[in-house]
Amino acid sequence: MKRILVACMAVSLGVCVIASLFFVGHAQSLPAPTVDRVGFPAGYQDAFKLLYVFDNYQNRQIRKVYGNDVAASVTPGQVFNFPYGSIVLFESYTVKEDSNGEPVLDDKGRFVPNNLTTIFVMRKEIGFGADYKEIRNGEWEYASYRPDGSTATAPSGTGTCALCHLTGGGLALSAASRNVGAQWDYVFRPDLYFSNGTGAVPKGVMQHYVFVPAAIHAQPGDTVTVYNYDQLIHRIVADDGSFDTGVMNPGASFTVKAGAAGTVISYHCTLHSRMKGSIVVDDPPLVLGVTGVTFNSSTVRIGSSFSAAFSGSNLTDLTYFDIRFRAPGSTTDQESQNWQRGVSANHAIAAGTATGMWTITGVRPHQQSTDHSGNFVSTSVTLTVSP
Ligand code: HEC
Ligand SMILES: [Cu+2]
Repeated sequence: MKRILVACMAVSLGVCVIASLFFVGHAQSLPAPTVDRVGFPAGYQDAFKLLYVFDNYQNRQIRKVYGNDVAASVTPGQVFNFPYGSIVLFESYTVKEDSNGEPVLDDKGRFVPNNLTTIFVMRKEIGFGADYKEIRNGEWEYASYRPDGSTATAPSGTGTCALCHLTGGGLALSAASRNVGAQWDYVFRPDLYFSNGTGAVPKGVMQHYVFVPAAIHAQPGDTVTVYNYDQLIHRIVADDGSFDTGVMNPGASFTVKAGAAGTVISYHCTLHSRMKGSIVVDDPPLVLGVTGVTFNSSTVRIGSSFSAAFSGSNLTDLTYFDIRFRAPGSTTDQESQNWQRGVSANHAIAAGTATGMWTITGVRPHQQSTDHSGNFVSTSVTLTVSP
């Protein structure tokens, strides 16, 4: 195996990925223990320490990470080398999503839990992990359980856990990824624990002594979380003195509540004079509404034209209208995107148009030409096309 990795390193990283040893599809063939030496840690909610709560945007999950006393005793200098007897687990919750599949945020900017589905556990003991063979990462073994304590991932299926932790989050082993896991004692995000970062999805970060982005756009009432992703401390103070984060270690975050539309909250770092940033509270997006559709005539001949007018709220000459309609005699809806721009326009009836009664069954106004994500407002307006 070493030889494959070295050889591909010499060629290029792209080749390494292709030549990597294990892929998700081969999960069954990954080496793993056959006996559960991890064990469901009954009563962990009381006995273990809650280390941090992490909102995982990728998986639409909340992860509540707990450690037993041994694991929770690690100090920042020791993070990459947990003591024997350490048990780290996370509870995985599904989250509430909006109609676009985006996680719903509570008033602190955090994901909202739905159901506790699985408890993922890793445990470090002397000699643990040997059965993972070439994908072993230190002396950890893995298992996952359902909330009632029954097994979700049997030991023989935990090769994927070992492999992904070894590579630092990927399911293919390459010369580059192998080294990621090796430095971390295969447990991630100790920064959140040691620095009390909130675990919320960041709206901005501090990196290389810069706020990225320099101006964070927010909606009225949003909670904005900014992390220190630098390797050094910062201390952020509002220009108007309304907040002072104190010393922020790497991994720490600060949180600002966005006020009314039009507010700009400016801040700077007291340790690094060039670090300046702001939160700009934007107007809420206009809610477009259609309440009526009218045609200048209810019958129109092929070769002539008619005009259509939409009424409702916040509609302008720049608004696009998608329509949903039924052709004469049809019982199914069809859609025409950007059928009209502006509240009123003329439409010609081309030769070959089916004659009979056309029905507009819905209208969807939108401000961006390519955004067809809104819902149709139901209508029932007819236009008869005559020969
Ligand atoms: C696709 C990659 C991947 C797989 C597969 C995977 N993990 Fe993880 N695991 C991670 C990452 C990455 C983290 C760190 C949390 C984060 O940053 O998202 C993590 C964190 C953890 C943690 C919490 C430690 C911490 O400090 O956050 C435990 C416990 C854990 N995993 C157990 C397991 C178990 C048990 C399995 C198999 C049943 C497993 N993992 C499978 C990537 C993976
Ligand atoms: Cu600074």
